[in-house]
Amino acid sequence: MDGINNASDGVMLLQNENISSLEVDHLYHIGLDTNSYDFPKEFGDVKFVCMGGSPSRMKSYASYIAEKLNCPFTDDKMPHNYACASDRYVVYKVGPVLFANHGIGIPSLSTVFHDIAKLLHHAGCKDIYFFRLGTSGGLNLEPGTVVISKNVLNGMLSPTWELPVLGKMVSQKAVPTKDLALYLKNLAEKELSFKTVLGTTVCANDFFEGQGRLDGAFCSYTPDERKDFFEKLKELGVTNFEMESVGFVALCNRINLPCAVICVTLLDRYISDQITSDHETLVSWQMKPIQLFTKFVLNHINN
Ligand code: R2B
Ligand code: URA
Repeated sequence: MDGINNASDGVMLLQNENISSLEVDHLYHIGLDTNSYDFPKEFGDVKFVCMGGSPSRMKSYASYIAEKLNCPFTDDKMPHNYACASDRYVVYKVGPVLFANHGIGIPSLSTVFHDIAKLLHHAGCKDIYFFRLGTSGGLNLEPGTVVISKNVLNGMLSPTWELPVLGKMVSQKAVPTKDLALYLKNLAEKELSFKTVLGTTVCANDFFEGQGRLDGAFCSYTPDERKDFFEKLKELGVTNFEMESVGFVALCNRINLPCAVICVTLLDRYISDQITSDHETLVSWQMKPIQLFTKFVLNHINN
């Protein structure tokens, strides 16, 4: 099953012989290819990959960390989008941090993840950490709380990513790096003033029925059935819903690299299904995960 692994010196290896026999590798979804780009020169120093759903959030994250790391941009003080030849995704680089957006849902995430993993391989990158920074719906948490996932479950409440491959269902384990999650929680407690919790995240394949909402265009269950499901989630210690963690973590497990999922909650699903906070509040909450990530990067660089 394993497609990508690390050499003993930490360099990312692709164990897909089909790739080594390609004369040129076209990373179509990020608009780069190994012929026209010097990957080791441009990306060889990447140590941290930060992914999140929206392209504009990745841009503000890149600008935020550029200031904290004191890495000014050369292009009119704006981050350069390396993926500008594609309109699907964005890729920014700030010092050792590579940012890429992944869109909504696992199919969108896994598509760009393959290209990013190949980029890192072609660049000869070593000892990389992967982070997903995102938004989520909280369960019994004050909106604006930051959840660091210690477990991720799929919509069937299993810690696996199920992917049909060649007509057969392939199940891949999805386990966030435990030490990293604990380290981040500790770091947040010491250095940040907002509330963070370690939690169990359910990764749904849909925002509405897949997350037990009553306000979608369709609803195939009763409010009582939804209540029973939420009771079950409570017993399992579920803290939040989002839509990519299981695929993200399973892919990181497969390349054998440390990974963390940090999501801010935008609402409490016990109180409402709709996200009603004003734009400014939502934007300020969405900056919380990058604050924790930045502390992690700074600590890492300085140690
Ligand atoms: C959180 O928010 C998005 C849906 O609004 C989705 O990408 C996710 O995981
Ligand atoms: N993202 C989700 O997937 N669910 C929510 O409720 C909020 C953000």
